Amino acid sequence: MAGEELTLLGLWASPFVIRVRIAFNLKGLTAYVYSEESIYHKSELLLKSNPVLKKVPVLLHDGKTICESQIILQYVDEAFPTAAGAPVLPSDPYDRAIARFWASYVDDKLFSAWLPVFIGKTAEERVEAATQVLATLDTLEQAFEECSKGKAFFAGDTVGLVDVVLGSFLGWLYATEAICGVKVVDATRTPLLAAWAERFCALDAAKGLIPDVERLVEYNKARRVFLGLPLLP
Ligand SMILES: N[C@@H](CCC(=O)N[C@@H](CS)C(=O)NCC(=O)O)C(=O)O
Repeated sequence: MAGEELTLLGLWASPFVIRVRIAFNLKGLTAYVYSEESIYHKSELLLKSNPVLKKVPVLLHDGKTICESQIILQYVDEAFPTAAGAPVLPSDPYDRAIARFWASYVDDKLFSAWLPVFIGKTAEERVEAATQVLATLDTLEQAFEECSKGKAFFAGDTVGLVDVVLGSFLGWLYATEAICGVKVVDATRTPLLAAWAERFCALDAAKGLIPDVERLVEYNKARRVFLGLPLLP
């Protein structure tokens, strides 16, 4: 890390950005520049660095550009193998494959199912999306049981890829109840995940990075106005 330049282009509300910042904290990579982007007026640096997707997060490392949050997480493990903190990915190839599978599941299934909670055109659409989210969380409850083997995190005693990828999304999952009335992190339905979520939010590495529900609800309203979507009760 000494002498190396690390800049992260981000957005405070983005789970994809939050996961990278939590991973940096876990790895002890704290000497980086964080540059907050505006989703409404993207910087020249963002447009130039990620011309294909024009999305955050973007990591700039000594003039090299790395896009896509899960790729960034894996890159920092490989680029900083001697960082003070533990690697995000396990060393065993099979364990790594399993962790990648569930991390992909979070983005492909859970996030896709949840997106209409944010941008749904009707209240019914939002509630239906939250119901789909519950189904993906049922699956993740089983995954947690199998992966954690009775320990605190998906990765066991320490925090790993799946913890970081799912944990970065917790602010929005908690906010779902305030947005559309459906509680998705529910200790009666998915007790293991609900307890894991509390443990994850209490981690030093996550402190100050998982936004408050009120702030996310306001952000969602502002985005909906910007996108021309109705503000629903
Ligand atoms: N698959 C991407 C998703 C990144 C993403 O969707 N970022 C959003 C913020 S949450 C963004 O930059 N959106 C800008 C836009 O859509 O114009 C990743 O994992 O990094």
